[in-house]
Amino acid sequence: MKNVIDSKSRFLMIAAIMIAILSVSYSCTKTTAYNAPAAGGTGTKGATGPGANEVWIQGMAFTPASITVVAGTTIKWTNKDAVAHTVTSNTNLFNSGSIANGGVFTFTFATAGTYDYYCAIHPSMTATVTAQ
Ligand SMILES: [Cu+2]
Repeated sequence: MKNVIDSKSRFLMIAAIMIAILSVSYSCTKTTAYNAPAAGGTGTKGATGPGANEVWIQGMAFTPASITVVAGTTIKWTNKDAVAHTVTSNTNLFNSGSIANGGVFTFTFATAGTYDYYCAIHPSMTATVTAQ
């Protein structure tokens, strides 16, 4: 009789441990998923969008598609997409080459002007930097 009770207790203990492990791994997964977007969100708007002087490449588009900065400003592009993109100047002033997911490209717009650029992999992706 004692053995039966012991094995029932052991079963309950193992079940409790399994539930505890599952809870911990679930909360870890949830924490990682929650923190992941914040990692790229170094700008003033945090994880919700690109910060000042920052462009996100997300959902097959440059966001913002049009950005205006003071001449001399360095703009930072971050690829938030799973697929690779490029930041390629229409006039070959700058060309990032292939940027993988999570990759970053920066370019300093020393001279005032309007700079159109596109993604060489997906040429329908176009955007503009205006330096003034
Ligand atoms: Cu692209």
